Amino acid sequence: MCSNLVQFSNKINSHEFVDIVTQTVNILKKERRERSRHNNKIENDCVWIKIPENLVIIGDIHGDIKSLHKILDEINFEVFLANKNNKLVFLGDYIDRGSSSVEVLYTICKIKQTYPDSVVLMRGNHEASEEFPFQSYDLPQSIEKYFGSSESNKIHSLMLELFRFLTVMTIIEDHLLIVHGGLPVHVNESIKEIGSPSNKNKTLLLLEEILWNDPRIINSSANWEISRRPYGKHFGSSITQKWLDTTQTKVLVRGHEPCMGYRVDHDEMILTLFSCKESYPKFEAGYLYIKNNELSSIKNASELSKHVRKINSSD
Ligand SMILES: [Mn+2]
Repeated sequence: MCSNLVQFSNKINSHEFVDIVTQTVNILKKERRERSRHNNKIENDCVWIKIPENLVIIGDIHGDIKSLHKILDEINFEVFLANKNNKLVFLGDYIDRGSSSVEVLYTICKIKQTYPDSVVLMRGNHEASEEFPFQSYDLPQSIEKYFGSSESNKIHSLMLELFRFLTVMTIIEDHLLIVHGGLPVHVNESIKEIGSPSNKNKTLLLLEEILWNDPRIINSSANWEISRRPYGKHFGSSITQKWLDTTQTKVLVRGHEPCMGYRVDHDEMILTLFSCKESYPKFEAGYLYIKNNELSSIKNASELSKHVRKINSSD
């Protein structure tokens, strides 16, 4: 079991939960206002990070607290996160499907609040149910079940506020482009504008694509097609290539699709990570752990995939 920081065996008190989430919202607001956090640069919904000493990227968790604990234990998170030059990036989709959405939210807020310089919390499509409603959003029921009906509306509203302050694109300078779902099919967007309050409609379109898109092999000249999902698109490899060129990065890292811990797509330009097991028994869970000297020589997603560590959450 994880250390003292995150107590899982005890029931989380609603006051404590509200307190931790509120403090996290305040930290995220401050980062956006000051446009920086330690060595990270923040513009609207995007974060730029200089190559960290050690980098961990965790994919979809979907309420699977066991898998999250396992990863935090394996990386020895208290030591790892106490070094501000180490970065832990979450790809979003913390909630729904699994049995412990409340515990997962508590845990990610607690570590962000304790180690604000080392943790980046990104937004997944499950954290944008207001903007893009969909069926498998079961967080309201989980909150009600955990805290009771009298407090559930207030707590759910607070969660929606938290979700609005999560960022949607992370760039590890010169190396990695990181999103939850995929890349918008039109590449000539200024990425600093993503999430800018000045053009709400455009922002919403970009948000939909980043949170919902999936990479596919596409033969049409436009290089994209409508998604099989309720929102978003399938994008082809020429779109990935253009985005990597534009952002001067080498590999796109994203989550959003169950796989055997990881998957490589688009001529080794994309690494998909998936980090939970509970609701996906046929798939595997993994996360990325890479040191700076290893990351500096990475040329493609296959090389990067050698640094994926699979977890066995059944023990
Ligand atoms: Mn997703």
